[in-house]
Amino acid sequence: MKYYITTPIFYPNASPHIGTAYTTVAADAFARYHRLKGHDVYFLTGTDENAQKIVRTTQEKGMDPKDYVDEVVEAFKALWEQLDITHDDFIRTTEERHHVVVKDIFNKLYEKGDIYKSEYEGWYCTPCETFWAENKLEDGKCPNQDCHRDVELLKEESYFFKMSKYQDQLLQYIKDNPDFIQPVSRRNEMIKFIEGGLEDLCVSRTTFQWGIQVPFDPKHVVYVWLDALINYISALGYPDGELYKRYWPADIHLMGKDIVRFHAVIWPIVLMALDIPLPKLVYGHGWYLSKEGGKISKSRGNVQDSFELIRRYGSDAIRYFLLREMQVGTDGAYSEDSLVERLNSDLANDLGNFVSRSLAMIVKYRDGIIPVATQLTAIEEEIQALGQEVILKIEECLEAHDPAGALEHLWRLVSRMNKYVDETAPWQLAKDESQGERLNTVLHTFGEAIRILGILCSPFMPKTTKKIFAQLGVGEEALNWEEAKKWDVLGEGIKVQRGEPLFPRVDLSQFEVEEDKAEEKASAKKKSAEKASSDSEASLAPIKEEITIDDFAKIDLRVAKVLQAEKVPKTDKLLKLEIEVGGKTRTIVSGIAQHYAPEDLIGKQVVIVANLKPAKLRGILSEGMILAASHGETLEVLTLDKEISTGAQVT
Ligand code: ME8
Repeated sequence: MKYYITTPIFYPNASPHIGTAYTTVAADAFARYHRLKGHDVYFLTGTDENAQKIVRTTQEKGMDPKDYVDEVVEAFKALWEQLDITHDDFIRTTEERHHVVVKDIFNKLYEKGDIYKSEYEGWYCTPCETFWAENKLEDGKCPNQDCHRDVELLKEESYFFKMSKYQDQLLQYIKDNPDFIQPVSRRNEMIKFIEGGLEDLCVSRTTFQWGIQVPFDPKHVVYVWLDALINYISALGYPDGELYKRYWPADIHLMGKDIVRFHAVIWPIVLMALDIPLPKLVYGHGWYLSKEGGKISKSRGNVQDSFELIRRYGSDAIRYFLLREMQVGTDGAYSEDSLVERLNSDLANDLGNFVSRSLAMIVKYRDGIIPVATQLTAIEEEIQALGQEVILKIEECLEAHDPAGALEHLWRLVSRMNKYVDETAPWQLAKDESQGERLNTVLHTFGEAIRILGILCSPFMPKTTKKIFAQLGVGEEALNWEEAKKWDVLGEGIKVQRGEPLFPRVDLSQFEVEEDKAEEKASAKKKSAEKASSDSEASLAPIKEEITIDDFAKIDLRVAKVLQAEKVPKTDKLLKLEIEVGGKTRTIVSGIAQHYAPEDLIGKQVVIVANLKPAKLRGILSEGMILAASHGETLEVLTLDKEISTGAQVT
């Protein structure tokens, strides 16, 4: 059975980010799973380089577009390597092999009469690389859910593709093939969209030259979306390449929901016009959203450096988080805090802990040799049945393109095994000589469970599987999906090796300390330069712009009493204060440690901003801010002359 899977080809106008990585990691998990099932897998990814936005970006940077994309493409390739992506090919649309096929297809469509010359007059959104009719705009802006940016009016000679001609044929196809577009919500959207009427599509541009020239009219370059979609067959050597014959039609085009329309409408119509079979499935997953709610995207500027995230947490933790956190059919929420939380709970506490505890016991009680099981009881039978059930569920979920569901099932087995350790209490069995056979059975069950978990983790966390196998003392041949369905695979005499913990626990603040140090260094440098240039007294900050009384009324200032104060570990500046406001206590983290010893503050009445949005500082939730006056090196916390009830308003 062959399995051809693709990701979108990404725009190399900026480095890849965690959102882009999601699709590629998910596609990789599916590809790995199918390889484990013995399928003939072909996995394609790449970059979409002939876009107007690339022209814009490079004009702004004063760079040659090709030099620019060459550089960014390297970042994509490096990220995929660090994330252990096992693509078979990486296509770039600036490659000759792609140009040849696009020109051939443009010619074919023209000769067939499906492409004709006319004039385009309408709007264009460069960030989305999409043409919009006037009546589709929202407040004169791009109507795309996540865009809403300015559009530009175009009036240029263009070639058009006769989409309207194929409207009924496509609609019928979608209705006859209920699994063609998934999930079902996306399918319904597409049906509605097509029923609304398809217009012919503008498929060439003349206002810039970057791209693939129309073969018979070199003043035109091919519209980037027509060019890009063709990658799925140009990479296979359409029309007569061996790979094309072997792998087309694609089994799945995987992508975010933003671009389903191009894949479920334009692409099938191009294929229909060429008499090429359609891909079996167009699957549109949700988006990773930032804490603030917007889609993680380059243009929103809310992306974190993916390489830094991998350096901090390791590629498997990133893969796990991405695959686990996006529930099928919905959007996922990304934040570094939740990544760390998942890492510490699911990976360090659950999986890592089970593997290290159970291996430690095999070492301690049987010198590292996995014993043979002779006394299976109802508990082992129940666990074996659960193992079987979990594997079938994982298969079901992966076949339904639901990696989060698959991992949720996998973790049922992980949790059961942690419970099994506690239930069987091998440390008790070890004290009683008559329980030797029972202890053997328990330790054997540990070994088998570790082996099975190693196999089941491999589509999702390939490095972890390697580490698990190395610690278990088995080789790569143990990586056999079907063997995960069996419970008596480990032969006699296998010696385990305790290794490093699979996932050391992480404290996010350790990275904040690193960041602070770098910042402190930079600011110390700046300060000493400033000092050198002026040894006079520090100048006062200028008065800020005027506000109205209503603006001021938004700030809720209250009197509070400091009950407790202590330094925040690993910082020079921060104090953690327990304060009391109107009978309630709360915690405030304040950057005053260089000016006050904790004990000097206890009992003092201070003024706080009581309605400041809580924020985490060094992992501590700070619920407000203490007012202080500062000038140069000095800082004085605002206190009260006479006592007043705490909670009193300051106006
Ligand atoms: O659209 N969450 O390229 P692109 C989840 N070149 N997935 C995300 C995401 C997020 N926050 N942000 C991006 C293009 N993606 C075209 C494709 S294909 C013939 C041409 C993923 O660089 C998701 O797969 O804008 C989305 O569809 C894709 O990146 C868009 O990548």
